Formats: sequence, structure tokens, C-alpha cells
Amino acid sequence: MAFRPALRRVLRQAPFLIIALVLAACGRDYPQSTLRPHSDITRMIDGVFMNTVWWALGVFILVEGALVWAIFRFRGKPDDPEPRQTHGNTTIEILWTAIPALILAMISVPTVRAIFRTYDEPSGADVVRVNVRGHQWWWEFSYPQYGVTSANELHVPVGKTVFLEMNAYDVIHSFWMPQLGAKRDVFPNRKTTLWFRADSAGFYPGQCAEFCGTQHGRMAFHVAAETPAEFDAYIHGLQATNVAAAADSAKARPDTARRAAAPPVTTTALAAQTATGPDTAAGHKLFSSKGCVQCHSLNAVKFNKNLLGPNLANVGARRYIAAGTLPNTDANLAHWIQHPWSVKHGVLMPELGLSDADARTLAAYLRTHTGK
Ligand code: HEC
Ligand SMILES: [Cu+2]
Repeated sequence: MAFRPALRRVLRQAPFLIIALVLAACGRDYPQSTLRPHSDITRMIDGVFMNTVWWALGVFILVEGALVWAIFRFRGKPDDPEPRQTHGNTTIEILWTAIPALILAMISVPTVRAIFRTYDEPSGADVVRVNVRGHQWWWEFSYPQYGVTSANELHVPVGKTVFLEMNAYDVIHSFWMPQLGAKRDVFPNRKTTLWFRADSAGFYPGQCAEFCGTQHGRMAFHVAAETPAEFDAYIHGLQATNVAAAADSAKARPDTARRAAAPPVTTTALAAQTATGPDTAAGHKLFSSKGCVQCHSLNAVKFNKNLLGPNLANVGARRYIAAGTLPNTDANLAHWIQHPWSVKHGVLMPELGLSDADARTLAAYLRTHTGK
């Protein structure tokens, strides 16, 4: 039959496949592993997991040990007489009911306690609050205390408690940071929460963990846990993009200039935001004429129904674009702008038929928007 040679080929390669799998376990990077906890909440969850592992290991060794011992100790020989017949043993029955019940209690009490702890709502002036919103197929992170919003990169200060209040714009998603937090579903019309306190700086991967459409697998994000000073600089940079915008619109509409009363802006913040040079001027023009402005703000503002895309206030400095799908290189940025559907088929951002040159000009323009 036709499948026989194919089957033989697969079988011949199976050892290599198995070796590859085993070697993969030696990799030093565990991108989406909960076994490398870096926050108090994931250490607690890891504790629950290891507690279960040790108990299970103990049970396994005892039960299998007793089994193997009994097999050899009471092995029958062909001319053995029939063994003594017994019926029931109350002591043993009580023991093998009580001991498993006790073991289950040792596992379930810490587990249930940990589950409830993940639902705590931390309070206090020190808590950094973040509103998380799931969109097909990207994540929006707003900081209500600071009035800024960004996408796909959650910046948090190490050592401070972060409280996430989450929902979804369209369908059900699930917010999962394997090394920093638990996993929690997010819903269009219900708030769910999660908290964590990162204990070491790093750039940690996260992922949507609830099937939410064809590009669900490309709905990742990252958490940048950084020093409080770096975090402050990040927030101030985003705030500057909003201040610059207020100043710009005040310039455009002189009658509102006085009302806008924007706080003083440092010239460096403005310089970073204002398009300068022929390249960025051309990009600035393309950004409106090609319709990008329909969906994207260049300020760190929240999503709204009239702007279907993430804001691009600091897109030049994000490490990835398209929700963790592409490293943010110049070539990838231009490629995404020109052919978003070849990266994420079905994405809300349309193929706009841009020329190579236009895509490069737009990418160079967006690169200057670093939120710094
Ligand atoms: C109809 C709305 C729409 C239009 C028009 C649009 N985009 Fe987008 N854009 C989106 C959406 C939605 C995303 C998020 C896609 C995702 O990651 O799933 C996005 C993502 C992006 C990103 C990646 C942002 C990030 O941080 O991941 C860039 C860069 C971008 N768009 C640039 C542009 C440019 C430049 C134009 C104009 C040529 C444009 N977009 C036109 C909707 C739009
Ligand atoms: Cu999702």
C-alpha cells in the first residue's frame, strides 16, 4: 500500500525527531514558561505547583515501590498451594482513605488560598494602575494615573505592585504573563483584574491565551520591568507626546490657545515630536494622505471607536510591532506598513497599495516617534 514507504520514512526519522525534542529542553531560554517566576504572584503559583509535584512524587515512589516489592516478594511458583484467602481489612481501608484525604488537603488548601490571593485588589498610593484592553489582535495599556496609553509593551517598575483592570473591545481574550502573573480571561463587558509585583528587571513575553480569531497566535505582548527611574522616564516621554499635541492643536486653532493652557514643554520634548527635515516632512504628509490618520494617533491617547488602531506615539522605540510578531527593525516596519496582511492575514489594517519608497518614508517618519 502507498502509505507503507511513507510510514517507514517517518519511522526512520522518528529518532531524530525525539532527539531534537530532548535537545530543545536544554535551551536556556524558556520564553513562555511558568517555571521561571519573576514576581511574587508567580513565585506563589510556582510554590503550589512544586508542592503538588513533591506530593505526587512521594505517592508514586511509595505506591510503585510497594507494587514492585509485592510482585517479587509474593511471586508464585507453578507448584505453590493456593494462597490464604482473606476478605476485607478495616484497618487498611481506613488508612488508605485517610492518607489520600490528608494529602489532598495538603494540596488543596494552599491552592485555593493562592487562587483567592490572585483576586486581591491592592490599594495604596504606591500601586501602579493599568487598564488593559484586548483588541483583535493587539493589547492596549493605559495608565490612568498618568494619562497615557501605549500598545503591546507594558512597562512596570520593579518592586512596585501593579494592578491591572482588564476588558476586551471585541471578543474574549485572555491575558497571560507566564513569568510575571497569572492568566486571566478578559471580556467585552465585564471587568477582570490581576496584580503582580515584578522582582527583577527584564523583558518578559506574554500572550493572548484564548482563541480570538485567525491571528490569535500573533497576539503577543511584552512586559518591560524596569527601574523606577526608567519607568518614570518612559511615562514622561509618553506624556510629552500628548503635551506636544496640545501645543500643536493650540497653534492650529489660535482661539483655543489660551484655553488649552498646556503645561510648559521642554524644547527637547518638542523637538523629538515635531517633524523635522525633508524625510519626516514627506512622511508626515503621507501619514495623512494615505489614510493612516484614520486609524492611528501619534499621541499617547486611548483607543476609541473612530481610531481602530493602536496609537503610534512611541512606535519608533517599541521593540516589536504588530503585537510581538515582528522585531521593530526598519525593514520590518516598512514591510508591515506596506503589506500588513502578509504578516497578519485578516488584520483590520488594510493593504493600502503603498510603493516601496512610500513605505520606507513612512517607516523613517514613524521611527522618529519614540516617545522620548
Ligand atoms: C483601518 C484602520 C487602519 C489604517 C487605515 C491603518 N492602520 Fe496601522 N494598524 C491598524 C490596526 C488595527 C493595527 C494593529 C494590528 C495588530 O497588531 O493586530 C495597526 C498597526 C500598525 C502598526 C504597528 C503598531 C504596533 O506598535 O504594533 C503600525 C506601525 C501601523 N499600523 C502603521 C500604519 C500606517 C503607516 C498606516 C498608513 C499607511 C496605517 N497603519 C493605516 C489599523 C489601521
Ligand atoms: Cu486574543
